[in-house]
Amino acid sequence: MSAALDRLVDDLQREFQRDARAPGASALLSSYARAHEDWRPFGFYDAQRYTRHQIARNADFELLVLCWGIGQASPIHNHEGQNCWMAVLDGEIDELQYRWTSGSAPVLTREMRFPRGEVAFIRDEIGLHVVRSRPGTLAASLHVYAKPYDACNVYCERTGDVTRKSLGYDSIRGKRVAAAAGTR
Ligand code: CSS
Ligand code: FE2
Repeated sequence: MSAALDRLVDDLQREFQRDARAPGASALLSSYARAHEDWRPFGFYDAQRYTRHQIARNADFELLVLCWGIGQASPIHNHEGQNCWMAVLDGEIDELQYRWTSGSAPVLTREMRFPRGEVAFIRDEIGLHVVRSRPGTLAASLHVYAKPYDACNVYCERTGDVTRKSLGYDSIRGKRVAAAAGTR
């Protein structure tokens, strides 16, 4: 049963139809993250890397649960010109923002820590970022990407060199995805 999570998907869909910029998305995500636990059956951890669980995807947006194990972090990455909201479901999430210009290493500009129920927002004009659980702890987060995308840029911390990274899933609507099916 995931009544609250299903309601969140419907509410987000209505919000994106009302206004493509979805100014109400942050409040919807925060209310859900503060009060509900029915995302838990969708999220599981992996010893090797953070995991990605698709909850819903349509033409307007994608909703994902991400599970961050101890010491697990994203690389420095962009968001493909799209909006990214991230609400903390469990534990605490650290976000490190970077500025990058072609040919040089990314420069750390901001470090933030978000507790459960808080919502971070980023898009490429704001910067690049690294997301991770607070060191020594587990965390889970709820992400909205609008519009959805399947690959992003990854930036070498030392040189700033750019590579492409495919964004696979560990599960889709609670169904485990075979490891071979994803490129992560
Ligand atoms: N963009 C990363 C998570 S940090 S927003 C991902 O979707 O895997
Ligand atoms: Fe991100």
